[in-house]
Amino acid sequence: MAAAMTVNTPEEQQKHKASRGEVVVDPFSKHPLQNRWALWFFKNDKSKTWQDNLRLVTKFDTVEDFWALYSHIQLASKLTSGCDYSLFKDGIEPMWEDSWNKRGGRWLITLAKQQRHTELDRFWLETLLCLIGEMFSDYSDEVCGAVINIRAKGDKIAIWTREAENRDGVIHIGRIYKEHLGLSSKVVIGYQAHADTATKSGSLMKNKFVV
Ligand code: MGP
Repeated sequence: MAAAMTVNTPEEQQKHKASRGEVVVDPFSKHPLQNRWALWFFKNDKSKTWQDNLRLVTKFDTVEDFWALYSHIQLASKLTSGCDYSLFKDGIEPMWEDSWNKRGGRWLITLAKQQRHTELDRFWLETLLCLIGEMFSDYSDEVCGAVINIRAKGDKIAIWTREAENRDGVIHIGRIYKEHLGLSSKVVIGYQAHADTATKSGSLMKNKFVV
C-alpha cells in the first residue's frame, strides 16, 4: 500500500524552513514599490467634458504588476491623436484642480512630429521608470505624476510636481529627468506653473525655470 503523502503549500514550506533558521527567499513575493500608482487614460470625445473623458485604468504597487500592465497596454505611439496616458500617485487625480497639483507645474518635453516613431515610447518608458523608481532622491515627494499627450501637432510628455515655488526641488527634478532621457546639454526644457498653463494660450506660455 502506498504511504500517505503530505503535500505542503509553498507558503507552508517557507514557514517550515524559516522555523529551522534557514534563509528564506520567497520566489513568490513581488517587489514592492515605494508608492502605489494609478494609470489613467484620456480619450478625446468632443461631446463630453474634459473630466468625463478621463478614466482610471488600474492601480499597482509592485515592480511585477507594473511590467504586467506596461506589456498589456498599447504603446503610446500606437494611440490615436487626442489620447493621453497619465500615471499619478494613488490619491492624486491627473488634473490641475487636484489639491496636490494646483500650486504645482510641469517639466514639459515637446516632441517634433517625427519623434513619435523614434523617441516617444523610449522617453515615456524612461519617464515611468523615473517615477516608480523614485529617481529624484530627496525631492521624489515633490513628484505628483506624469502625462503623455498624443497630438497631431506634436506629442508632449511632462512630469508634474506639486510646488512651482520650490525652486531647488523643481530644478533638481528637471536636471535628473533630462539626464535620464539622455538629452544633450544643448536641448533646453522648460517648467511651467499649471496656473499659467490653465489661463494662457500655448504661444504665450512662459517658462518659470529651464534646464
Ligand atoms: P491638453 O490636453 O493638456 O493639451 O489641454 P493640448 O490638447 O495639446 O492643447 P494645448 O492647449 O496645450 O495646445 C487641452 C485642453 O484640455 C485645455 O485647454 C483644457 O481645456 C483641458 N484640460 C487639460 N488639462 C490638463 C486639464 C485639467 O487639468 N483640468 C481641466 N479642467 N481641463 C484640462
